[in-house]
Amino acid sequence: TNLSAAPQPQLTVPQFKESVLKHLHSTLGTYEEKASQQAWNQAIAAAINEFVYDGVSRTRKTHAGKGTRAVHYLSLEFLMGRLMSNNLQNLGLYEIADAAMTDLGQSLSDILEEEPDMALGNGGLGRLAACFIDSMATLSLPAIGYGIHYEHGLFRQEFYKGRQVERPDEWREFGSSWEICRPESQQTVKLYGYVETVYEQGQSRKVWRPSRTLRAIPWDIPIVGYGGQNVNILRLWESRADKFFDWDVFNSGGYLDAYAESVQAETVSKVLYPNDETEAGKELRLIQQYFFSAASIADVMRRYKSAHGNDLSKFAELNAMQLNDTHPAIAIPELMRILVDEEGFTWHDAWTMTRATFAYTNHTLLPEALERWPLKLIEKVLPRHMEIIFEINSRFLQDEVEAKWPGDDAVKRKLSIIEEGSAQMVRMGNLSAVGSHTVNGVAQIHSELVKKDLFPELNALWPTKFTNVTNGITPRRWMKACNPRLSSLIEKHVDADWPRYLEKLSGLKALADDAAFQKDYMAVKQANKEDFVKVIRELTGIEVSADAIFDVQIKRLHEYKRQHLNLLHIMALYRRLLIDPNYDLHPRVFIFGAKAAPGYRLAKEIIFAINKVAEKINNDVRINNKLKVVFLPNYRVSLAEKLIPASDVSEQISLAGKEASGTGNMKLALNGAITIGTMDGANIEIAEEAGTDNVVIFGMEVDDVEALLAKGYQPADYYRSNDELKAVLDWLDGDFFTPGEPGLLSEVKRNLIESDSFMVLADFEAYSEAQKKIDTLYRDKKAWARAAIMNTASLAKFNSDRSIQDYAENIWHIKAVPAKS
Ligand code: DL6
Repeated sequence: TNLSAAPQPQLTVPQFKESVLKHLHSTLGTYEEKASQQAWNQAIAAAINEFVYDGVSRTRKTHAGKGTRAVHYLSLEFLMGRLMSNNLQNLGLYEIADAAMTDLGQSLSDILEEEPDMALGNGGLGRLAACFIDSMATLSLPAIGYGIHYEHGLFRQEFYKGRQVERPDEWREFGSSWEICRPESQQTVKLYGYVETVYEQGQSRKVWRPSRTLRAIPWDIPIVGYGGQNVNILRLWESRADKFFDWDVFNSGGYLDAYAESVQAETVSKVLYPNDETEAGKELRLIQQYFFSAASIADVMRRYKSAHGNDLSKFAELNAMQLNDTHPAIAIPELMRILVDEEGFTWHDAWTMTRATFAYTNHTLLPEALERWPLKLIEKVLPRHMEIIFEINSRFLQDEVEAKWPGDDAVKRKLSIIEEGSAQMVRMGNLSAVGSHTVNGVAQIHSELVKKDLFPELNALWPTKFTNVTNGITPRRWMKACNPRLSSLIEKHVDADWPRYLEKLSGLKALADDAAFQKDYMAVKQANKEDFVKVIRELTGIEVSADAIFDVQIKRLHEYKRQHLNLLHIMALYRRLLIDPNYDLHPRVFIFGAKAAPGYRLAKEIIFAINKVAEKINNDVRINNKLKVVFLPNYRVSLAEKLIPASDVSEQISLAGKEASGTGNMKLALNGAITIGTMDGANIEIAEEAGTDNVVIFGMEVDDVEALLAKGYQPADYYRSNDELKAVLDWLDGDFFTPGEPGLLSEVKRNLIESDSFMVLADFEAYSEAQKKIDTLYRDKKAWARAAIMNTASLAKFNSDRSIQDYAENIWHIKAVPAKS
């Protein structure tokens, strides 16, 4: 669709006011004088939903019965954040609502704070899915997101004496304003049992006799596209018992036992596994994966049959399914099971259709994140699926691998979906690649490494199967909604439809050297920083100055992301200031936001170390406030929305080759932060787009890392040969940062000197030099402003609309179907 301008509001301020009051009175049962902030929030949501639900119906009607191909985005995670401000923006109602609430004596921005984040994801992969469904709706693509309706999303993080403590997330303790339950579309999902061979008319067929049944209840979250024309659906499945209550058990006196089945069934959608980049390996996790995959496929089948009847011959033509990493890979044997066992297709035809349906996105190369399930576990939970996986594997090895590499058992062992060993394992990556027509990585370098290092033989076998789709972010949430000051400045200079056509921001390049524009642009940054100073104070009690450089590292805590490299450099700066109080440093505030997986010990030690170092530095009067360190608790989408507009420096310092793409790097750069980063993931493409003068790149590249590994990496050599590095590492051993308790931080040091799997010490010196460049650049106000503006002006490539357009054209082969008004 071609939206020529910003979305046009369909209401006036008095009308919106009237609608909110109507809902306050008749939906919420309260009145102005008594209403809590939460009630106001719900009343506004109800007023918005009048448009949203209308959009849902219009979009559904437009798609119903149409012979157009649709995409189904299967993801175990959708890290949505809050929806109200985004929905208001996308409907063009934000200013109207703001004015209406002011008239009512309320503050819209305070009321927005009432909304809990929908944190149904861990990090990058889940947030990407959320940006993608925004773009699919904006582009009017027939698309539906499928996931799990977790009762508890990602844990809430608190710090106790500097250590991370996890608390349960309660995002829908009192319900959620945005979801619609659709009991009429519930599905059943079967588990366990055995497989029987049944002989009929001289033929045998396999019949799965499951022993457990779950009900899958869909909750639909409307996804409002920018401009409000199309409203798609994110369908999240909740698990319930087939039999809620067992009367026989109840009547024989087992009052509590009568609920047992229901309790057990509900655990399936109870909680999101909090691991990012590590496989969980638990039976419940496998059941979660199968539960939502099976319910989603059944839902797609139901919709297909109601539109086209029982002739499934067009199923693959009309349905694309995208696997967001391998988490939904079990959908591949599930579709095969339905087609072969239930619909009577030959294996060959079923396989052709299955492969034409699925595509798979890989999001990580870290070996610990590549999912492998014990064969015995799949056999127990999904006996028929295990048989189907065996069959897929043996045909693949015999027909395709043998044809290409006759008699080569080594290559067969490597490509087999089943890994041999003391316990046989099912490799979900191999299953996904074999069962999909296309496999993509998420940034150019990552996609190359997927071909070269992860699946070299599969790439040789099917050279056109592997491709790249560089990630993106939605500019609606990550600029228009979160940075209103910069958005209105931009709107004075470029067309109002820039949130849709981000390339329009390139018009700002001509203003990069314009003194007046630079002044306005930096005034926006300063005002955003002043706002954030208050947030820091509220959350941590720490006082910082908005005149300092705000240097920001926000992402999951992981060794490969190297928050501890940042820490070592902070310690080095602190030491320089202690040695020489006149050490010339522009005041800097280092800001961290990161959750560690609860079982990831070293990540938690790094959080502790940062907090302890922060405590010492922040209270040391000798350094004259030149350095502050802030670790924000409970980093999440809504906090990112406040921090990103206030950031000066974006830390993207992963070891080259380890960060598949990154998307925080895009959000920060779009909002005018200067990247200090390695040649990794999308950093490389950001540098290409923004210009290498406008980012600070440092450290080893992928080839250097490989060469150093081949030579034999000895972290202790770096420790010994760099006095400053040695001094800061040794500092961790004493009690300087943990008074009276020496050695509390030693684990971080020990790990770095003895193993340092992500080569922190090897990159320390280069990082430290790069940080000096940042310091120098910042002092040159004009040069800094220019670089920041060039970043904002050059990031069109990272609009998630572009990513989705790539998927739509090259992988899904689907076209826009704008909903009728
Ligand atoms: O593709 C989204 C995002 C990338 O930007 C990050 O670089 C990558 O680390 C992240 N991967 C995960 C791993 N999950 N799994 N599997 O979140 O994906």
